[in-house]
Amino acid sequence: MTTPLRSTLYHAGRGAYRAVREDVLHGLLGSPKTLPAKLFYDAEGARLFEQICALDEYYLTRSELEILDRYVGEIAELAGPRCALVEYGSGAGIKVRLLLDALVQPAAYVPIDISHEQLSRVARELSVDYPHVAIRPLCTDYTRRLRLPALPSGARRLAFFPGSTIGNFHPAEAAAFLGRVRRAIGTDGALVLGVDRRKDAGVLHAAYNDRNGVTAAFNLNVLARLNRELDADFDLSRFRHVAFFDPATSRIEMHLESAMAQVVRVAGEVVTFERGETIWTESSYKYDMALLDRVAGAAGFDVDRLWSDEGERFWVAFLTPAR
Ligand code: AVJ
Repeated sequence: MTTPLRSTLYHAGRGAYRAVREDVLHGLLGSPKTLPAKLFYDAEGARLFEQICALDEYYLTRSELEILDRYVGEIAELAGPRCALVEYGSGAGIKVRLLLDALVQPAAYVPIDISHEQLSRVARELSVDYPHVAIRPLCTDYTRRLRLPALPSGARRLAFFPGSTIGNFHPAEAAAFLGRVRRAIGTDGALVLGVDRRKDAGVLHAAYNDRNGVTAAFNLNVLARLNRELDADFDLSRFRHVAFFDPATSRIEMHLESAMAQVVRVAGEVVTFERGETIWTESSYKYDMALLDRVAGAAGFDVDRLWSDEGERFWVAFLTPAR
């Protein structure tokens, strides 16, 4: 029932190297310096992110799992039988099991992820555990335009975008991305979306500045990755993890701050840093109702249902194309 991971191998090859090089040089030679958050997820970064999800301070994963666990029956009822489930950013493949267990006769599952190692493992494991579901993995950067694999005809397309990954997009980009999701699932499709709620700045700060330094290691790993893959010579001890909540934009910003004036070589180019200058590595927008309505509406979605956890930290939303 599974397809070979041919597309996966292609995307992990030369094309990917060139795409990474282009993204990195564009970001590091611009001002302010930036790196795209998707670069975090090489094999080591994916491993560190799984550790983050288990941290005391990082409530997001637990809150979302609490909601899914409690309301997955309602989600399955809204979704209806024989869905083709499409997950944007399947990661370790944990959350989707709750959905696959609750949905009535799910027809297909398309995990999409940028981490080749994780994707092939997840596809293998799920095809064993769900032999009646057609598993069709897609290794790609889903922020780009993508073509879904052939799906059982007549199956309702149910998109799944958990983890508050939507928070990595600026609201205008989030709306554009969700608009593409809406077109991919068609007029009778639906989207199950996980979003982190705006809350007390201290709680947010702790979630991105854990006392064990796992988030710092996750952030710094992006430089180690450039050393490994792009022949860069970053000295990680000369950069510092910085993360803070900015109430004006309602986002956490993550940066890597240069501890001194320094010069770094990256893929044959020279990148100079002033002391205190940062590389902006991630934004993580925190949603209130107004922002969710605005982004969903701009993408052509209605928010049909909204579930929260006991601590009211996180939302899972059921969205359908606006009529
Ligand atoms: C992948 C967007 C959910 O913003 O919380 C965790 C990634 N970065 N710690 C987030 C992340 C730092 C994460 N998301």
